[in-house]
Amino acid sequence: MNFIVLKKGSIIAILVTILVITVGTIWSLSSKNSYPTVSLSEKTGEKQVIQLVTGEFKSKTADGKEIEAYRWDPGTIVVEKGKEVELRIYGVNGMEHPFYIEGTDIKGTVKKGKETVVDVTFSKEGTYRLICEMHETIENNGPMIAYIVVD
Ligand SMILES: [Cu+2]
Repeated sequence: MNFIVLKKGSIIAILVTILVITVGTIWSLSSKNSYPTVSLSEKTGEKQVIQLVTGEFKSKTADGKEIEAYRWDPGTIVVEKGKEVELRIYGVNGMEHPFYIEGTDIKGTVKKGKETVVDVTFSKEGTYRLICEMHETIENNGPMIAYIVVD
């Protein structure tokens, strides 16, 4: 008798387990499908505003040598092809950063405590580099290069 009772119990346990797995799978699949996608710009048709700052990493090596690197932050931005983009770059670290965007005629300078505003529209997909001429390489306290991904 005990044996039969146990068996009934385990059948119920198995059925409950299968039910839980099925419901869980359906729930996770349906919630994955309804996962919201976000856009950087709030309204279509308006220009996309992206804010950056100039930053600095500083450290000391084991032998006491001071090393530093200036950076654009964020280091990678994504913009839409054919859409008007406004880059607002605020100078925090470093006195000034003369820059250009590779593959465009855009040039400018970011100064400490000031915001430099650049309007740009990329008509071709690809990855463009925002390069600080003063801090382009490790030897010159860089690489101060940001990547603009146009998609
Ligand atoms: Cu720089």
